[in-house]
Amino acid sequence: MKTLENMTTIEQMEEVSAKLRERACEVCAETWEDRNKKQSPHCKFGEDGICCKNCSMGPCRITPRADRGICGADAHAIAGRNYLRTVAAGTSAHSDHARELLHILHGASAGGNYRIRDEQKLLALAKEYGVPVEERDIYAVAHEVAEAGLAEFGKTFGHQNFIKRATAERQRVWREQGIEPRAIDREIATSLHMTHMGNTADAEALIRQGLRTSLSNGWGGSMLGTEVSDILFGTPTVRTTEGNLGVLEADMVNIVVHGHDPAFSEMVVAAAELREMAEYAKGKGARGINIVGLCCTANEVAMRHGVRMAGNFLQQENAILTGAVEMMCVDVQCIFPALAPLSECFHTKFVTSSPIARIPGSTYIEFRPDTAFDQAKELVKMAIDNYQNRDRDKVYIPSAKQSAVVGYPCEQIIKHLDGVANSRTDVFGTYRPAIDAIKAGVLRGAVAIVGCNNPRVRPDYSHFEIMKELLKNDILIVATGCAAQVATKAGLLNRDAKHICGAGLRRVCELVNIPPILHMGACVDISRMMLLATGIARDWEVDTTQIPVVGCAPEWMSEKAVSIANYVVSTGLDVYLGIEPQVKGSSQMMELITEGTRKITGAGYIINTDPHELVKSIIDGIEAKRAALGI
Ligand code: SF4
Ligand code: MSK
Repeated sequence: MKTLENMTTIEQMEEVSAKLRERACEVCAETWEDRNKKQSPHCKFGEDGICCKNCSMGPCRITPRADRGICGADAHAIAGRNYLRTVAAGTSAHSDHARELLHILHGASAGGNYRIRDEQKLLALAKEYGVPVEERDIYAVAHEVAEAGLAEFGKTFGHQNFIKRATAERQRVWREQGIEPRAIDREIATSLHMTHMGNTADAEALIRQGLRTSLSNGWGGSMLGTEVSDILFGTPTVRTTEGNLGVLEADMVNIVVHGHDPAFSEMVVAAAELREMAEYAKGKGARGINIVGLCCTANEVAMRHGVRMAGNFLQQENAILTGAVEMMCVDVQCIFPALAPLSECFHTKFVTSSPIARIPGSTYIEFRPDTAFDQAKELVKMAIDNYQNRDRDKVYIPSAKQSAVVGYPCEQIIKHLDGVANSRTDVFGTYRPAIDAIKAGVLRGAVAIVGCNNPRVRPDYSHFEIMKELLKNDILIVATGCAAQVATKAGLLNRDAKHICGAGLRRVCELVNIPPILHMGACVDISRMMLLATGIARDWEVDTTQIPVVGCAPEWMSEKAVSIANYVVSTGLDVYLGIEPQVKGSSQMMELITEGTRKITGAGYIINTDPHELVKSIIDGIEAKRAALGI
């Protein structure tokens, strides 16, 4: 039985980090903690979002003495424009990730590096796009589907195709509010155009464009990214794995894959699994090859292969500080440039692979779809050759690790619910067993906990405190990204974690045979959560804004997170934030993100940097939704 006592506490995680930091001092390396100290206190203008450098008359800052920039833009215009640019950047990151994958799908072939792993999902998408499938080669279908997907980026007319997946009420809201997302590239370009010097100065118009742009991500780019990943690499299934730095092995060649795009990590994992590679590693004195993941790449490869997870965002330097990593291979997003100088303090080879993420001091090997597998084999061989360079005196692998059950996309959730529906065939393939549990009050609701960790607060602490409290209150959690990794490190993705839940949630976990936190994937997979909420709302015959389901990002940090928060709000779900968005210098913007969007989409942000107060407001919010539904 797993009780709170045999979980890994935040204090234990911090103890490990402190030890690793001591080692950083010994090798004269710097970590994010050192740099964070040097950056504190942070620039108040930046924090409040009231610094503008959108033209070379500036930069202009709003101060008690200067309430407008040289052009006359006030605090609301400046904070609003900065905020919209953040949404556009986040949307571009997730969507470009999808575009890369679509190009890979377009080049996929039966004998090539990339093949179709989920034909059913491909055929379903073909049907949705109106691509003919009868008597056609599956790859011909795949290529046409890829073209249709790529067209979503630059379509001349019309809106994102996937918005038809939303509830009828959502579609009506988006249409009537004028926030139906058009071409993905167009929304990003429009956002940059609107925020160019001499254009929009109206905060509400900027917020509206933020909602529309984010929808082209959540119901466009991100959703495409997830769909295509499933088609190419398989829709995830439930697997048992392990997480935290203890997954590194003292007598094996350790390779860390880090970033977001599974096209790269999938190849490295496949190459490392080759018998010839294992033999080669043995020939070099290692017991074998140990591939582990970091950040969202960890989520991708854990869900599809059971690859173990070394940790989340702020743990990336810690992995190298163990002195036991032969190679860290990265693709895109959330990669510290600091990894390059840090690797030089050890024998670690730091390999970058994408023209999107070029980092000085790294070994750059541009990954190409047509040569991907051979390149991956070369990389694995290079890592094995590096094993002999490991300095045993510098190695410290913390023992902490926890077992975890991962891989709950919507398909797996439905499958598990079918398992408890018994002879009630009328509820097969629906979320109705879960809805019944919510209506009966056995489950109070669900929270999607997502996002990063962030030195602005005690890293991981807010996640852990919020998760524990929600579970105690019979609220099921679905998690992605680095939030899912906190749950992994703590031991909350374990089926035994049901023992820290309230009686109702515990009963549900036992009946359905699930852990109380369902791992749904990487940050791009928050699109899965939108489909989950939509499916629940549809089976309930209400709109998404009515169901007792909300989003929470306790420690978010990236521009992607701002885009995500906007599309979750657009989908009608409240978002609880533990880090303040950088718009505090504008009363109008603060009002718009917390209350103003409610008039547009029916949802908004609730912001509180105290995790205990934040979780209390989440529970109150869920109870209020229940009361409004009369349950
Ligand atoms: Fe200053 Fe206006 Fe130029 Fe911004 S756009 S830097 S507020 S003059
Ligand atoms: S990796 S965006 S730190 S979740 Fe997706 Fe983690 Fe946040 Fe990056």
